[in-house]
Amino acid sequence: MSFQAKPREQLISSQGRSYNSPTGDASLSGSDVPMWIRATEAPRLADHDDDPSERQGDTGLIVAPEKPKLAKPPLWKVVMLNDDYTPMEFVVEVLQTFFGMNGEKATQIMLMVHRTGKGTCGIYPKDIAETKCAQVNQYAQENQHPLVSEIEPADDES
Ligand code: TYC
Repeated sequence: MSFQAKPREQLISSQGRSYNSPTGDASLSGSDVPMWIRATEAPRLADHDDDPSERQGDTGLIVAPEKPKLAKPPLWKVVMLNDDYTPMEFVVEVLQTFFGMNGEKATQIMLMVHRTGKGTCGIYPKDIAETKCAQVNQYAQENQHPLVSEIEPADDES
């Protein structure tokens, strides 16, 4: 018995979106196979699926990967630099405003920057790190303080 799919049966892409097959054409195989994978709850293709004697040459089934593998975006630190003039209270305010810290955490980070010269405010995908860094620097300028932040690549495991 040859493999026949019912027209317009439910298919899902590897991204998990749900589609109707535009053509209902299930005769594709090998490199012709589009990005569709069969929904697990959809009925099997044919009655003989469980009969090994009839599976010969049945290459129509596309096996869905267990889970799509998505690479994690590289992460970047927003690092705040110490200076001699920015008031401590202003630095605490910045840390609370742009990095969502409570007063205690913000004070702890501010003191760390004050004592060691620099400190990490947060770790984000690059575009978010850039935005936060720019917000901090702009807000400091608007308030005539020399406070500066910069971004640097985060270690892999952080
Ligand atoms: N060193 C500053 C002072 O003594 C305080 C300060 C802390 C400034 C952290 C910048 O990133 C900074 N007023």
